[in-house]
Amino acid sequence: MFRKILIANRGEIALRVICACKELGIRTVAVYSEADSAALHVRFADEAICIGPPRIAESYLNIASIISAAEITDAEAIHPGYGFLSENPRFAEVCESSKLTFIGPSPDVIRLMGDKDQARAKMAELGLPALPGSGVLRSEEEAEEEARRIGYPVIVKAAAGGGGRGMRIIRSPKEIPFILRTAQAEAEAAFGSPAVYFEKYLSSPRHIEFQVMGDSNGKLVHLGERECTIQRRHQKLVEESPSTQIDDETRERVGAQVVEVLTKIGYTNAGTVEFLMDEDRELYFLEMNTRIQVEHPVTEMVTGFDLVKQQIRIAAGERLPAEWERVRLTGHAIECRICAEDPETFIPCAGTITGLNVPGGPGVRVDRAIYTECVVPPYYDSLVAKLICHGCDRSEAIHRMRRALEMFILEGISTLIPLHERIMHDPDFRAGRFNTGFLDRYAPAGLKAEVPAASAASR
Ligand code: MV4
Repeated sequence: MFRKILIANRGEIALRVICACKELGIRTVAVYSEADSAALHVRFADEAICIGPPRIAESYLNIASIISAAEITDAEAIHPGYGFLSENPRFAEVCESSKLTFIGPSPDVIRLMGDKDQARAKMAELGLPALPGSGVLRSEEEAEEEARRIGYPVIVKAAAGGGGRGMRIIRSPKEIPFILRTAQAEAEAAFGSPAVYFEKYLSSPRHIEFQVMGDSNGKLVHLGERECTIQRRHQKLVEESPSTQIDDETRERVGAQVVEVLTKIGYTNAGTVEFLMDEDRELYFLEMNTRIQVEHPVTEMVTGFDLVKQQIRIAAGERLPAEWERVRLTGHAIECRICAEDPETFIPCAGTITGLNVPGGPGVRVDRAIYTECVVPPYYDSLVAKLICHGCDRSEAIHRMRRALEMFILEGISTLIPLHERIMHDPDFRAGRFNTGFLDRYAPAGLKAEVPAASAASR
């Protein structure tokens, strides 16, 4: 096992990794920007190194500073958390060439899955169902031909994108010239590559993802699914496991397909395979995330497994324990992402937390790095806490979430707590009746369009 790990992240996920290390008896190194010198991940790590100014390009994305910090402190491995450098194949390569273990899959797999069009083609070739789609489009003529073959409406996606950024819908051939060029220009500006491709557009899908974990010995398991349909502007707000839409037969069938395909690829460590579900409840591969995800606690609560400790054990060469092959989902877990944002406009809100009460009691977990009188800086993602509630069934989880939200006091900044309370009381949410349009009724369309992009830095 490793003696010392560097955590290349901040906020609640940096603390989450520190928890795992402490329980495994591993020493920890925090890195932090000048805006984070009073942060809890700095306080609870055994050592901490300042890696630069507040701006992420100069600190949490600064590969040279982070590698230097690992070398100076004699760390043996780096946990990237989510966001930042977690899905950067170059970073994973630099770690390996600096004799540091990157806690995650191989650089080649990260690179493959980072190209959304290539990932889609590969997963379809290996047998996962995917929506009809094109390869990267090289001309207007080809685009017209492909859209006709797929059938309108189609959606344009950036090959280097993911997470929904830069997507556009095309409903008729006459829209192709303008939208194609706009999408290519946007993709170039946002991701440094103009490559875009088409997929058949589903108008009101659900987002369902399978959690996997693979070891270096060729063993890979799935840990069931999470329903992540409640999103706004491609940011998940509520996640739960299991999904009300997945029965045992579907879970076993799709889970087995996922395991088969990823075993063929030689996938190691934690990963998530995302699907869209259409109105006929068919699942179609969307993309794969090669990192631990924000919403991993809901899977931890229904499986009883510690995913972050297992990531570290696998990176150290250990095999998956036999219990992981006999996973059983117990009860139901829901996560609400508590973001420091205005609940009406979703405008991020920095400031000092003047009052704080963190709920507890049976079945309640709060992952956070905030504390009373701490400053929430404006430079980073607005997620300040994750409230996760487990119950014996979905109804108990919802009722537990309602009372935990009520007992969550967070003063000094505005948060999404009031929005989550409304969602937990919504009859459609309670009945499991929702799709990607669910949150549209909670924010007037005009308002949503005016909102400046949040600092999506750490996801
Ligand atoms: C789609 C889609 C409809 N059809 N792809 C992809 C990434 C995710 N964040 C948004 N994505 C979508 N891809 C096809 N072919 C609709 C969405 C989508 C969505 C998906 C899941 C949850 C919320 C969403 C909100 C808007 C759009």
